[in-house]
Amino acid sequence: MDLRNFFSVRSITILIGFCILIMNVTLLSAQTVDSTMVSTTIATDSAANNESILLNKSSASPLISTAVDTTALFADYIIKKPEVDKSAMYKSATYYFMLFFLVCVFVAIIGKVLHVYELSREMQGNKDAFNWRRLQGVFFVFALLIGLYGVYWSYTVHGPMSINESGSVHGERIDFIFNITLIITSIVFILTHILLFGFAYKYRGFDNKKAHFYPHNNALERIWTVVPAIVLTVLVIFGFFTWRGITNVSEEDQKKALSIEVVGEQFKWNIRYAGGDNQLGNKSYKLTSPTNGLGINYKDQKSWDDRLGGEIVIPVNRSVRVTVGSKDVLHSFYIPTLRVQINAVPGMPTYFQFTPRYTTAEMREKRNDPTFDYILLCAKICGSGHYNMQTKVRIVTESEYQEWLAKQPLYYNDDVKKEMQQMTERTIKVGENNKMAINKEVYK
Ligand SMILES: [Cu+2]
Repeated sequence: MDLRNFFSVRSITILIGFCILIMNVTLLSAQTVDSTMVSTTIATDSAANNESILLNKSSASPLISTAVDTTALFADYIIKKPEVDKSAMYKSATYYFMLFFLVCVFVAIIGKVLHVYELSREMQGNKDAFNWRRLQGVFFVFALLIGLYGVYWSYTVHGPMSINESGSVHGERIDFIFNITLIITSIVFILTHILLFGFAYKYRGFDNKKAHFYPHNNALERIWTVVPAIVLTVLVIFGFFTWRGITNVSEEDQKKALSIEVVGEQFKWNIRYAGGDNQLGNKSYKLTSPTNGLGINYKDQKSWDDRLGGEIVIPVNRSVRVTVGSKDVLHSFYIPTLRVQINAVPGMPTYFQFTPRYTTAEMREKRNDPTFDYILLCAKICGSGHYNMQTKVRIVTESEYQEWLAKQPLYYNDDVKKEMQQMTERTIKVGENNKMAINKEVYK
C-alpha cells in the first residue's frame, strides 16, 4: 500500500478509534479485577447506612414533625461512586503498546499537517515553504541539552548511591581506578557529544553554502587513533596490576587468613567456618546427600571442627580467605560495600581474600544510617529466586567473633556420627556376605 494512502485522514481516524477502544477494554478489565471487592463494599455500606437511617428515624427525629430535613435524611441513600483502582491497567503491556501507537499516529498527523502546509505554500508560489534543515539543526541542539541534563541528573541522583567509602582495605585501590576511569570517560563523553551535536547544528544546510569536500587527513587520523589507544592501554594495564595485587596472595598470607567456605545454590548461600584448625575438611560432590548438602568427607578429621554459619560474621582488621563454590549453576559472590566479587562456579573452587576495616557499627556511624548492613548478594542471574539470594554479613570485633563462633553448630554432629556408624556396620555386613558367597563358590 502507498504510504500516503495509509496516512489518509480516514485511516488515521480509524486507528485512533481502535486505540481508544483497546485502551477502554484494558481499563474495563482492570475494573473487573476490582469489581468483587467494590460490590461487596457497596453492599456492606448500604446495609449499614439503611440501619443507621432507621435508627435515626426512631431515635433522633420527632414522631410528628412538619420540618423534616429530607436532604439530610436521605443523604446516605445517595450511592457514592466507588473509586476505581486503575493500577492493573497501568501494569498491562497492551496499554503501553497502544499508548506508543497513539504517539506514533500523533507524530504522523503532525507530519501530514506540515506536508499539507508545504503543498499549500507551494501552490501559492512560495518555493521555500518550510525550512526543514533549520528545524533539524534546532532538534540537534535540543537533543544535546536534554542529553547533557540527563548526564547531570544521573551523576547527582545515582552518583551518591554508588560512590561511598569502601569497607575493605583493597577497596581503596578499586575505588581509585574506578574514579580515574569515570573521570576520563566522562570528559571524553561530554566533549565528543558537544562536538557531535554542535557541528550538526553549525553546519546544517544553507542554500548559499556548499560543503567542502575533505576526505582524508593523516595527522588527524593518527591523533584519534593513537591517543585513545594509549589512554585505554594505560587504564587496562593499571587495572590488571590492581586486580593482580588483590587476587595474587602469597601462600604465607593465605595460611594466616581466616578460612571460610561459601557455597551458592538456588537460591541461598551455605556457609562453613573452618573451626579451630583453620582448615576446611575435604569434600566431594559424590558424597552429597539430603543430610550432607555440601558433600563433606567426614572421614577427613579436618572436617570435624567445621562449623555451620547462619550468617557471615567476620572479625574486623583480619584477613579473610573465602573459598567460593556452587552446587548447581553459576552464581557470583558479591559484597558491594567491601568491593568483593568473584564467580561461584560448579566444580571449580574460586577464592577471594580481603580485610574488612570497619565494623558494621562503625560503618553505620560513618554513613549516619542505623539500618546499614553489609550484604552478600548473588551477582549472576541464576534463576527465578536470584533477587532474593542474599545473606547478611556482620563485621564485628575479634572478641565478638570468637563468642559468636563458639555458639555455631558443628557440621559433624551426633546425627552424622550415627549415620557414619550405621554405614560402617552396613559395609562390614556386606563384606561378610560377600566372603560367605565367595566361600560357597570355592566349596561347590
Ligand atoms: Cu545466584
